[in-house]
Amino acid sequence: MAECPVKHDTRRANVGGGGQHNRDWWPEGLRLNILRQNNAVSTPLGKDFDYASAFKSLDYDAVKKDLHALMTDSQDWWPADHGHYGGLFIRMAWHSAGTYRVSDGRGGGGQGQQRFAPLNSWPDNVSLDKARRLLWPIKQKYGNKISWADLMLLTGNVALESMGCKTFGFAGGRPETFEADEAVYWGGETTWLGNDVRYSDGKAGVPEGAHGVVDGDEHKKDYKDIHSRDLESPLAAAHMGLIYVNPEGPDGVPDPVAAARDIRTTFGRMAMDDEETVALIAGGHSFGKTHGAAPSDNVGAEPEATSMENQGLGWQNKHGSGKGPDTITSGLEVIWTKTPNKFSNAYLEYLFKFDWELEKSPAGANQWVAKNSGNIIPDAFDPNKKHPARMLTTDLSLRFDPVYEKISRNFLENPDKFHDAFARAWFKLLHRDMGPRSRWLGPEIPSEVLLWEDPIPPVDHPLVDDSDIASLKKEILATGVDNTKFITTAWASASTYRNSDKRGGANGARIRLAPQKNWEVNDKSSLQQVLSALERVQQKFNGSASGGKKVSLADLIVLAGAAALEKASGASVPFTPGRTDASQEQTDEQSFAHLEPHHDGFRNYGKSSPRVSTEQFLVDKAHLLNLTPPELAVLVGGLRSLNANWDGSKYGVFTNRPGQLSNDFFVNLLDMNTAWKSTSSDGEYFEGVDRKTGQKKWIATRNDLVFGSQAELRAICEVYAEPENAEKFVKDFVAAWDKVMMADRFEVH
Ligand code: HEB
Repeated sequence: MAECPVKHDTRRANVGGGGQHNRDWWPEGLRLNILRQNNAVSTPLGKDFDYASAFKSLDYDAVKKDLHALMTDSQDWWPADHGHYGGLFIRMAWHSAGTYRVSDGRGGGGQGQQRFAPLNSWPDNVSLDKARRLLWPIKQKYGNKISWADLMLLTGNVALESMGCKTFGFAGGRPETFEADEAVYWGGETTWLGNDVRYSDGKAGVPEGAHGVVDGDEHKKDYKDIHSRDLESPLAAAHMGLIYVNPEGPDGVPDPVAAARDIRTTFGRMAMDDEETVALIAGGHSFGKTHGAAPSDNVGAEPEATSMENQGLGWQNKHGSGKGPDTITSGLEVIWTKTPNKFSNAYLEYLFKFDWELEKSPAGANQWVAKNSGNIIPDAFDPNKKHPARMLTTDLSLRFDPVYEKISRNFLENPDKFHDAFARAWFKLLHRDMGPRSRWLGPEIPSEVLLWEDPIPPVDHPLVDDSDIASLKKEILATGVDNTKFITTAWASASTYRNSDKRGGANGARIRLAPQKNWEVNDKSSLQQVLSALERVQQKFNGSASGGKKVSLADLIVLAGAAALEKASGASVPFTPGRTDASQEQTDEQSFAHLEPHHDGFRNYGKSSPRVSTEQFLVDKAHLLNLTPPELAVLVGGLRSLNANWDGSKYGVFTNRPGQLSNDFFVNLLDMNTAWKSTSSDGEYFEGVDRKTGQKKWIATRNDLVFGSQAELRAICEVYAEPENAEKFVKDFVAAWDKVMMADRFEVH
């Protein structure tokens, strides 16, 4: 292979964005780049392109037909094992969706991110570059009508169907992205397959808060002990660059019981319970084979680092033909069943029937071979060759972990139950991050509604009209509840939305249900006061309105916010009715617990953890709310003027007329007559004093002062502090407010 003559050192490049940058000079600096992702300039499709309508014009059956044909259309440049690409495509779809983690809703197959770094180059995704290139002719044929995200997952589904597995359905609706997602924390390690940061020895500190808390007692962590160590939250993988766990066992130790512990943690963080986990692994490994023909030092650089002439195909393999029987992917060499192209119970059958002996793959990896199966497994390419049954350490976990064992045996004895559990878990895996049904597209959407969808009842009554809205606003304001409480309640309700997996939001009025009604940030007593006032307004309206019209509490919560904001600003605030109220039975408390904000800088709630600064949590929250930097600034500044801190405190309330929407936050923050000093040893709290008199004027947190200290945020604040932009400030605040209130209303936008 020709060596590249130029030694590329990005720091030395003096054009094209080379050289030393802010990120290098000040690695600790607050980065707003994640709030600028996926905006109109990144997409060649143009800002008016509407994926949902493009998808609706797709000839869905024709795509499926082409995909079916592709399964057995083996290409010389990457021949299909056993004449069928099904296993490879299932793995592609599983690795696409399997990066999802429920604690922050990030990862998952919704953005087709497997095409971009780092995922395209993760060591766990070896050979999936080939799978995507096999799909390219179909992607090219159907073009804008089906995104890569939808196509990759649909291909996995079709692969299952073409191998005799009945699926639970499929929904499209994942718009195309053209940019690597920089917002996901994949871990702090600097080496592939490292796990020295995520399994901390306790000294490094553990991130907490917005990312949830670490399981177990963090002080008792034992970094070296694979039987008791705890995985850092929000991560759902045991190593940097793996989707879940090490197939050889924790850190390569072939211990199926210890591996079960890692599986339970990582699949649990993907929102899968034990039964779903067993179904997924046993179902998935009913198909295909693993690839470890020779040691992995035969394999070249990953797609991001490979030479230009390889055109993004990484892991060039110099062993033999480098493909087919010579393929090196994981370095393991296992074929699980004798019918790798056909769904069956054979995986579970062999798992229990045979005794397993540890062996090394040709690449030197730990794997297990059946002692007593005989040669029953067909070779992937040579019709005259047969192999004994084999398994991975993590497969044996399904037999040697006592809880998994029970489930596996039950599935073994009840094949139909297994088939159904696999189909359901697979459907959940692929659709978990899609949000409400109103986003789902296509002819294969299942009619059965599932609890993990966070279902919300359909509207079954006429909605309020403009004159109802006007009178309801009057009624709301006449309840005597403090105006600010309507604003904080509307914010508390709508701001649970996370754009990562499209969960949360005001629709459903789940703020009145457990667990949300008990969250500390929602200040129970003031929440109850608002809710009972609004319930009275609701009862009165619904009892007397003509023509069967009704208003939901979800709508009233948002309407009350609008009414209060109008009163506080004199501006008119948009309101779009049509929300309905979910019941407690429709609300999986455990699953909703992941939406609890441990930090919400918009309400001045929460502070730094040992590894994450308060202001980083604020930017993270803004990212989950899908806000731009100007929207972040205008909302925080405006909310402070409205006196909307979660606990009613005065931090950041830089105004003499709290409760009125004004740009005073910006004016006073940037006022050179104020000097700031830190008032707490943890660097979280500050006091602003008059430079001349020394008189105390304001108090602030890091959430507040970052708008004056971070240069880009300060530049935005200057705009809002200028008198000529006073009207613009109000307009921008109302627009950003409405954006948050409407974030989950997919049925209307
Ligand atoms: Fe799997 C394959 C591991 C789960 C589906 N896997 C595989 C491999 C490995 C694994 C290592 C091999 C690769 C190569 O090629 O070499 N997995 C694993 C683990 C886990 C899993 C560790 C956890 C425990 N899977 C899974 C799931 C699924 C799957 C869940 C689905 C559902 N896989 C799969 C398939 C395959 C695999 C289908 C085959 C591929 C081919 O054929 O190519």
